[in-house]
Amino acid sequence: MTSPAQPSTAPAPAEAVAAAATSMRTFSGIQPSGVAHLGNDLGAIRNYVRLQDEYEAIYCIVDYHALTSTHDPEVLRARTRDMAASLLALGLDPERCTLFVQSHRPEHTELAWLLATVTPVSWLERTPTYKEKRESQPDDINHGLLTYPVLQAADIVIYKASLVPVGRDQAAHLELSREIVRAFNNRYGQTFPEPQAVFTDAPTVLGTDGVRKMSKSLGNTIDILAEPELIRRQVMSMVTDTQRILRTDPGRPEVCNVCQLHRFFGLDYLEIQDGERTARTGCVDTKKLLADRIIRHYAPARERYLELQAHPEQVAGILEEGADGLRPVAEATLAEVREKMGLR
Ligand code: AQP
Repeated sequence: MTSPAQPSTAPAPAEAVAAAATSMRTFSGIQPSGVAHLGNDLGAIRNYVRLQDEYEAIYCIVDYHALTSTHDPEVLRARTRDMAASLLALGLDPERCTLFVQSHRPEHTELAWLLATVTPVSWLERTPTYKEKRESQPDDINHGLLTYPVLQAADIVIYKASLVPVGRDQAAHLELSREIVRAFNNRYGQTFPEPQAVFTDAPTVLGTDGVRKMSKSLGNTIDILAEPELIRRQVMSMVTDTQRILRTDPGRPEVCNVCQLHRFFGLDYLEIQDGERTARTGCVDTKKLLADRIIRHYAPARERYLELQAHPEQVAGILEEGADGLRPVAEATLAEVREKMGLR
């Protein structure tokens, strides 16, 4: 895991204070694709929660990005609410971080346009996600899909954030953000810090198929805030070690997704792995135990989630306050950028 940079203890001159403050900012965006799944939590949200105690933390539900694939206004609105409630239920605390919706701060899109002018098209065309989307939604290759990483870079640098907690699937996008920042700084002078990805110890969580990344669009998720019966069904459907055919066959916990996930839900995971390796335990027992533990672990968050769903006005208030509070920072960055680019 990447360790976040430690704040310096050396005294700083007054003009460096603003820069130092921004270097301690963390930012991440999450798509409003519904309720968070186990991959989102183990791969990213746990770090959002941890970092809100260490840095000034800003988290954003990226509805502008979602428009590249979601075209139903009611679905988008509902998913944005659901994701906000998920994040709050999983531990984001509006007292310790800022949570807001991307489209509530329209400065992001203006900065994206300005950054687009330093971004070669060839960089965007080689982005893995763009290539994947061309396969997965061939009838809807909209311009937003291509320029998605430029808006993502704008989301981060408008707050001059230097740490970005994400899952491994976002590593290429983060690298592109860094390249865009370098291109801008080279042309117009040092303006933005190069953002760094921060990974958890589960940077890629595999889905219930045991092969591909857990992902909503692949339908292989474990929906941690869903009712217990659904979580149990999803866990029991997980593919384990495909070479273990008979109950008496020794298992290979190092390739079994169920065994690997046990690492995050109990201190006895080595014992569990040993049970599989020696065929003392069967895959069904190990899955039942994992389902029980996931359900128990997320029960308080599920309760909070249901409470928040019953009070959408509370969630809306938190999001509104978040966006309002960020206005001065977003406007200041834009003013600086416009000035440097000759727009003033
Ligand atoms: N399987 C995963 N393992 C580790 N990290 C993951 N993340 C997502 N899936 C995994 C991380 O969660 C954050 C939010 O991801 P996103 O904005 O891509 O949200 P999502 O739409 O919920 O992710 P999906 O399910 O993968 O969506 P689709 O299928 O629509 O593409 C990011 O930091 C991401 O790395």
